[in-house]
Amino acid sequence: MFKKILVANRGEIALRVQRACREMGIKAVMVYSEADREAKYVKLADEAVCIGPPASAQSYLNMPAIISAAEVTDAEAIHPGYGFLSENADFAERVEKSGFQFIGPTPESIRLMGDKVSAKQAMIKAGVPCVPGSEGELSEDPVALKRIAKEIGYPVIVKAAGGGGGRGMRVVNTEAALVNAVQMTKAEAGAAFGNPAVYMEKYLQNPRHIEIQVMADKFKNAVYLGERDCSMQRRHQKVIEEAPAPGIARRLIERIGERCVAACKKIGYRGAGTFEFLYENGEFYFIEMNTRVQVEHPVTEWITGVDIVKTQIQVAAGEKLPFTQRQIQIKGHAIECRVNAEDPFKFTPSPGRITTWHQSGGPGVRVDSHAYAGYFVPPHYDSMIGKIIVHGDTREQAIARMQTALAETVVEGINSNIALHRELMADAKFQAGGTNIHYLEKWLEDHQR
Ligand code: MV4
Repeated sequence: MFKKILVANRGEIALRVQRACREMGIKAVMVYSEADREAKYVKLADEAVCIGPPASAQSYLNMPAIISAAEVTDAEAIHPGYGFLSENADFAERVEKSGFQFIGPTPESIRLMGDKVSAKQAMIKAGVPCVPGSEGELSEDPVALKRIAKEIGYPVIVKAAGGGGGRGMRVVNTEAALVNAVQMTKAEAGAAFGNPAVYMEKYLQNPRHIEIQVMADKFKNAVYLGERDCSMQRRHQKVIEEAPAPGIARRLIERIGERCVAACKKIGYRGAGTFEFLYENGEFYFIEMNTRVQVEHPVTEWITGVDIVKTQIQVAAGEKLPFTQRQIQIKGHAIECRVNAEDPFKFTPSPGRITTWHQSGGPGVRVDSHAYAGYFVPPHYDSMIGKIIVHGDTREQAIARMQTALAETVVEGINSNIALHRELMADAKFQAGGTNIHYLEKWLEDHQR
């Protein structure tokens, strides 16, 4: 096992990885930007290295600075967390070329999944069901485009191969709008991702976002850890996640989970990964794979009893997966509310000094946050300052526990979205379960203030 790991991230996930290291008897080196110098998880670290000014481009995205920090502290491995460099294949490659272990999949796997066209082709080959669409990249030939779209059936969606997470896509309702839409998406994709390649899919109008968590080791063992329902989102930012997904039959999850496991084995996947699906009318359609630990991993940890971050470290160190599929039993229900420093209904960011921070506890409550009274939320990064996760025997109990947790939570000095979460937990349609990806945005329109 590693003796020392460098954590190439910030905020709650940096603290989460630090905690896993402590539990495993591994020293954690934290890197920080000048804006995060005062953060408590930095002060409490075994070692900490400043990697640059507040701007991410000069700190948390600064590959030479991070690799130098690993060199001077004698770390053996680098955990990238989520966001920043976590899905950057070139970074993973540079980490390994510099003699460190990247805690994540191989650069080849990251690259394969980073290109959404090659990812989809690999999944089709591995037997994972995908959204009907173009076979690979689109040409610019208007006749060919119209033929493909007609075959798929309108509405269609044009997506950038280099996009993902909702960036670089356009819905097309009619043949008249098609050619221009493809040209526009290509131009935007070229500018934004340095790759103008686009592909086409049938546009699913009212799907749910269901994702499957997998873990794999370098010996081609792979296990799925159930699903998460991440349909409660606004502008491609998840707001509430839960597991299991309400109302989806276990045998359907098992069937899709087994497909994901087979795909992992086929591509030689290693580490934690997430297969993202759209779910509509009882069918799963693969859209993307995330090759990192995700924000919402705690709900899966709670229903399975698996420590995902610890397992990431174990398999990166070359150990075998410490559990088999048969040992994974889903227990109870977990819900996560993301706590953001923002106006709860207008969503304007609200950085600044937190004056009061009172977090909940009690049975079935977990709070993953680096925040505290006196903490200054820097304006340079994502507004998420923590996550409240609850578990119950049933979904009803989990909701009741989340309502209690939200009632106890006090955040002052900045705005937070706790008030939004309180209203959503009391919403009848959320309580009924199974809302689709458009529900929250429509709810917000109906509850404008
Ligand atoms: C889609 C879709 C409907 N049909 N693909 C948005 C994020 C990116 N991961 C893929 N996305 C979508 N792809 C087809 N063929 C609808 C979305 C989508 C969405 C997906 C998941 C969660 C929230 C979403 C919000 C708007 C659109």
